[in-house]
Amino acid sequence: MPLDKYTDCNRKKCFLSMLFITAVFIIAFGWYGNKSIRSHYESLLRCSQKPSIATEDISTRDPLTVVAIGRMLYDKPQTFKPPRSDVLMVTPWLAPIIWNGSYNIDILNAQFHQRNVRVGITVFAIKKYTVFIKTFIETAEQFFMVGHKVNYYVFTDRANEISNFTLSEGRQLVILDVPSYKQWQEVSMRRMEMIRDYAYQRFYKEVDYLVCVDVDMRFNDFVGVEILSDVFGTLHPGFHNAQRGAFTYERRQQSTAYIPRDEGDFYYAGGYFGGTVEEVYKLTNFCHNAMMTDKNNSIEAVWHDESYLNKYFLYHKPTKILSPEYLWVNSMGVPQFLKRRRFLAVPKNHSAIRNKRALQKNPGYQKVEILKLL
Ligand code: 5GW
Ligand code: MN
Repeated sequence: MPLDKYTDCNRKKCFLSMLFITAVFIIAFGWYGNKSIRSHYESLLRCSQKPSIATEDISTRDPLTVVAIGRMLYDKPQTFKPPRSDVLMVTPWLAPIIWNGSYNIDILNAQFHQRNVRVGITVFAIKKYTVFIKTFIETAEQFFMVGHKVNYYVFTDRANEISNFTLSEGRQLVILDVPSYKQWQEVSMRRMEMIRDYAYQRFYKEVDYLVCVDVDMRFNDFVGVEILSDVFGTLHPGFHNAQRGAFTYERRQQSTAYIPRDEGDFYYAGGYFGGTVEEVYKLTNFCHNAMMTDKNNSIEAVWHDESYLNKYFLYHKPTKILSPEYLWVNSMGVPQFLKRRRFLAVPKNHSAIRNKRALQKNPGYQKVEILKLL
């Protein structure tokens, strides 16, 4: 092959191989370039989904979103194994009825401690009823809302008869001076007005929940945050299984407490209700106003404040209901369903503790009172 030809040929070969190499480079760079851009975006995406913890400034985080998660060890709830099958545990409006065995107090305590809940308990000790205060407070120290913040609000006309108590940490006694009414019915009924007024002026600043109870009682077992809810009532021990028609609701249509015989869920006890301060304000305000309307019409409901409370709960359903474990009278024995007796009536000598003149005026009174205790 002549050299020039060879050179010619070489030039052609050289040109073709240069073209090939360039093409290879172009393809290779194009592919690599495309890949590197894509992976750059991918890494950006990964960053936006999962920011690195090291670069996050914790001090600017909203404290409400910081949740300390501890371990909570307890038996798992069983979908087909209700803890109690012998009692009603929920109302048709989905309010729980509180029975022993139906809740885990450790879970509830953790929830209420997280919220740093403060509880006020109101009792009235008017005239001779101051004798009940000592047992009431001493047993409450042992059993009521143990480990939580508690204010005892004692409404009395005899502050000098209330002795000093040593209370556990986070608990205090507040004595509220109130007038005493002559008529015993009024002593009981005016509780609604006084709770309402103090809820409005004072309680809302000091506590989250109010528990309003009779004073002629003693705690006999634990009563804790399981009872707390927006607004709660308690089954009257004497009527926990009674028929509608047997409930001692007010049956006279002239009274604002009137309930027709074909209405009603439960018969609630006048001596144990509560809820948030706002809900207790609404409840006591309703009951007091209804009583005043009746008073102007010269009528008083058959079971006084209890009748108005039952009227309120019929049309403003409680969000929780306490079983008779929370209000019991030993004279009724200890039935099988009653696993705890947490709050018991202290037997009282009616004629000695109450206004004797009221008894003399109304000879049928004592009989009625025995019925009332049932
Ligand atoms: C006095 C006479 C007859 C009825 C009640 C009273 C009375 C009630 C009283 O003289 N002083 C008083 O402080 N009370 C308050 O009302 C107590 O806190 C008492 O627990 C509550 C309801 O009255 P009780 O407990 O006699 O009603 P029952 O239905 O529990 O017997
Ligand atoms: Mn009582």
